[in-house]
Amino acid sequence: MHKDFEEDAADAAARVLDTNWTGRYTVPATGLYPHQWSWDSAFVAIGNRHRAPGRARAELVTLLDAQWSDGRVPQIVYDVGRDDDYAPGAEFWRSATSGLVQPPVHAWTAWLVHCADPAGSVREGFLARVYPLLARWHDYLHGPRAGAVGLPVTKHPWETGTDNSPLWDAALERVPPEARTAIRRPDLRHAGTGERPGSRDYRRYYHLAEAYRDAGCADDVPIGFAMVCPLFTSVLAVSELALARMAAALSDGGGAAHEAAAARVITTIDEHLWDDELGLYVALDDTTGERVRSATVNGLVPLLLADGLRKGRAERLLEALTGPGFLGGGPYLPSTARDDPAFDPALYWRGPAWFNTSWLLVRAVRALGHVDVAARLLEHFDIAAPDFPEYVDPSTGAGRGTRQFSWTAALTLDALLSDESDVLPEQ
Ligand code: 2M8
Repeated sequence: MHKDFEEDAADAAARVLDTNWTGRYTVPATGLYPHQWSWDSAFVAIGNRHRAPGRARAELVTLLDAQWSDGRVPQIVYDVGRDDDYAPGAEFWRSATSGLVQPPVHAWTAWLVHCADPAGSVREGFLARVYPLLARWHDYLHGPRAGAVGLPVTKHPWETGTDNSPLWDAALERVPPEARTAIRRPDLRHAGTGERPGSRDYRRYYHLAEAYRDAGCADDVPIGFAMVCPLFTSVLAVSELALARMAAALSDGGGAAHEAAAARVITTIDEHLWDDELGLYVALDDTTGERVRSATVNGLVPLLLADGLRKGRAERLLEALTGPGFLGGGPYLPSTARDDPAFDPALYWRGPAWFNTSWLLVRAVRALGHVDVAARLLEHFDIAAPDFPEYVDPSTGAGRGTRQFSWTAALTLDALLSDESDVLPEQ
């Protein structure tokens, strides 16, 4: 990228993050998403660590302040004054937070935030404050959330972060498309037709959310959806390794247990989620014990764990990543493979290219020394400014979803300002 253009893009990204900052956290987008979202806040902190490290720390601390007593970190922390602007809201959950969760990128993020400004972090006692909370978050996932093979299950498509990925289609087919709640769709005011899940999807999403809420968000009551996701579990493994780094930095003796937990997660992903024909990882349906044979970007994310994977698998993942289904078939990394029957270039997580998944794969391939593939993935960030769309058409790059989207801006900043070559940097 040209230097002036880079500076303009960085300034524009910073402006998005300033506009979307509420004083305690950053909303993903002022119109479509007017509350605090769990993994969005983590991605925002990854960008802000370069320019406002105190704010990056505050973002994570605010989220962790909303942690439940059982350890879960909620999907959404509601600004109850804006309950009309997004559904389902606090009234639905009868709580100021959603009972669901999102992918556990937080410990990894906390470590990145700490390493960007160790002096400020130590001054504020950041690691000492967040480490025990993050460890409890992981205990919740390894404990009440453990499915049959020992990996945590997601109990709702919203928990996966990749809400309408074809990975959840078969399981959702078993959920009646009927809800008791009157469904409002304020989201449709902020995204184009065909860019958000449909009414039938929403009736199923509500059916599941009602069932979970009415069970008191207890995890021992089956509600008809329990999926093991390769993205969710891979970032958990990276986050466990981050907890090990934190334990060492705090001279806490818990590091070995976190390393052992990471190793167990990686081995189990390898044993149960690999699809040899597709050459990538897939989801596992905990209810039926069946693997879901769909090629999605979720299945490439275990490349972050390349060192720990069985021999030959990282190479197969690289082949898939650069092959016709993904980068080989067009400029930007699609959320669902271009040759998957469910592929749709506009529809949310069924095809569009998302900036957070490009970022995850940049980290993975850089750590493996594949600078050429990293450069291909980074082209995505060249088209982010000035609109900072939520997602883009993976062939044309045309913006989709909402605009001035926080994680797009934050990860663009990170792409411009960081060339870290490890998944987890040394302090
Ligand atoms: C999207 O999900 C929310 C529900 O959580 C929605 O569609 O209303 C997803 O892209 C999710 O990954 C993201 O965290 C959230 C806020 O940006 O929006």
